[in-house]
Amino acid sequence: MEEILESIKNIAVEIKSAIEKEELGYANSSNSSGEEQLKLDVRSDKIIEKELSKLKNIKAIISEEKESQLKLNENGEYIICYDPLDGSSLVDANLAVGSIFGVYKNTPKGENIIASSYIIYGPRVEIVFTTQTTTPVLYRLQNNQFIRVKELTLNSKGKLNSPGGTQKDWKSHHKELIEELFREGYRLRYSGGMVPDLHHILIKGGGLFSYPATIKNPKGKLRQLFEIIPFALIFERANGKAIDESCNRLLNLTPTHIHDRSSCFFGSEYEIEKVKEFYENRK
Ligand code: P6P
Repeated sequence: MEEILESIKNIAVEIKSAIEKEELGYANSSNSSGEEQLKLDVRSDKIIEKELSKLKNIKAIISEEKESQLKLNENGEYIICYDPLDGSSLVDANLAVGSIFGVYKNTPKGENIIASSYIIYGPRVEIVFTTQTTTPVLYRLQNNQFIRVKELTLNSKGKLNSPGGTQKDWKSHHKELIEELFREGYRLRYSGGMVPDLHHILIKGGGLFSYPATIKNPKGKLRQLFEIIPFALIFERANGKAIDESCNRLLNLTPTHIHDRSSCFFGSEYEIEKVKEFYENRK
């Protein structure tokens, strides 16, 4: 795992540089989900592919920006699924964005994730890395070196409410859940970037991030392999919880296609119990 973390540190420095130096704009291409690609999406994907290709224990890599997996080493142990630059459209507004990695042993699915990590490109560049047996660790880039800052654990209850999705498309019970949290005094914290919004909750010690199934996105918007399952491991290892709209653990997800999506709720104990209160026996 150490060499994967070192590779992610190299990736962070290179993508930071690309964000600072490269022009923005569209790449005249679309990804496998039919979304128009920004030049930075394509550039970030190439940087990650180059760096991960140096690792001999990686069997294959699967990118949100590519239709199918890229085989690397026949005898490799791990498959890495990644979102090269999540929320890239926020760069032109100078908001924080991130890269997300899930390390899977054998077939990529919830129960096979053995490590996950994200890079956040904000006022500072930071990395959070966890395995399935450790507590997530925060690293910070200082003077071109990553220093280990601290372990991240969630309290049993937080103060932040980070509700994703277009509100007019929310189901009635989801709207009631979100409004209940605001009635209890939670503060709205939502940037539209999954990485900074979830990082915010982890750093502040608790809260709820939700991206429900909506009329426009009946299976939710966020992708299982590149976004949801990696963050589910991080939240559970930080003493939090991560469930879908059926109140099943997100780490039990088994995608049938590499680009499958899911509804998702990440948070502290108290907030996830609240989700269950409003979602159990409701469709
Ligand atoms: P909405 C960014 O496009 C993204 O994929 C995630 O980073 C983010 O959490 C979500 O979409 C935001 O979606 O519909 O709330 O703008």
